[in-house]
Amino acid sequence: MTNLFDPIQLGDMHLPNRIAMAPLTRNRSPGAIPNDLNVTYYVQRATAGLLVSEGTAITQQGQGYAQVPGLYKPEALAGWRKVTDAVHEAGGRIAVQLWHVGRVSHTSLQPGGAAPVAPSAIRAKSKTYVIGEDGSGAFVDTSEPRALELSEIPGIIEDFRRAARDAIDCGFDAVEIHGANGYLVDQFLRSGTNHRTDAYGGPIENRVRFALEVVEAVSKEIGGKRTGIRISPVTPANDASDPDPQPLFNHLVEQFAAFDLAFIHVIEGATGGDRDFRQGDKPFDWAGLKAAYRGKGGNAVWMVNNAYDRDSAMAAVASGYADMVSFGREYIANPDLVRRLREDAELNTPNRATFYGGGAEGYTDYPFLP
Ligand code: 8OZ
Repeated sequence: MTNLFDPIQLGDMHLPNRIAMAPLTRNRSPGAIPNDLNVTYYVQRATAGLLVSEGTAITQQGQGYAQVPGLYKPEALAGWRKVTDAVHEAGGRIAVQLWHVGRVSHTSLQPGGAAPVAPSAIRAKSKTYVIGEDGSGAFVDTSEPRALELSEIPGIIEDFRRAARDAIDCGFDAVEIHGANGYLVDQFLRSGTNHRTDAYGGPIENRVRFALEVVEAVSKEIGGKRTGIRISPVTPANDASDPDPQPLFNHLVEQFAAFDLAFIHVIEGATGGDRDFRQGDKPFDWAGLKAAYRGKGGNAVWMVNNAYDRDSAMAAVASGYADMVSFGREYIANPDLVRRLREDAELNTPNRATFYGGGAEGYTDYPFLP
């Protein structure tokens, strides 16, 4: 039986265990530039089999929250270089999450104060995080988006390609395309956010087009073995909705099989919440999703996420249901999570008040086991 603490091959990387740190937005990179505090945070967690960085904006247009890092300024690439060097020095491996938020943004974060862009001009009933005039952070309603022109779509695909190249050039081992949680890629997938009548909207085959073009551009640029993608088939995050997610996501992962990807990262249920959350009237068949992918010859590492604990993560890997498990909240509070899980030690409790924004408190000051 496979053990959660057994090594695994992911693309060209040899991981010492099957535990990943999930991407976690922490809003501690003013100016979208990773800094020394961010270096410390990732280095502290470098014993994970794989670190996946927080969502990292590929362009300013792709930015939806204050003080999240980007990949679109030379200073940010230099900042990320410090992170990747330090993580490697500490014996770890790190993927960057490539993020375009689409409609989940605010005019104050967009170039020239413009409207955020989306597949269709439908406002998200959700919040984003901005910094007020007094310097304090606050969650505010997202702004009304505008629908992307058909002629603009190749430019956004190109932004993903360029960001993936820059990521590898500044030392990341891999990239994870953010295809989840109601952001741009997901907005194209779901019928609740995509009302287009061109080649990118309507039937499932059209709604997956944008995601597949991103995967194709990124994997051609840096290699499928350094490319992963995160999806969240039933999440309601950021007002994402689709009445029939199973055929949509089965079709999507079947198409992924053509790209020789390194990993597919699946959020099961509502992000950060109920694992049994459903959209439509049927429970989602998670094993069926994986089977659809494997059935087309897809052999990427299958990484699962959402509310796993030690027992359920060990069981998921032992049964072959999943190849790896990622942990989010537990990684906020436990830099030495691998050791704690291995030794079945007690876990530190994450403090919600310091999840988003601020400094070292609640970020780099959670204790290690003695
Ligand atoms: C929490 C707060 C802000 C952004 C996601 C990038 O849900 C996020 C996110 C999470 O994927």
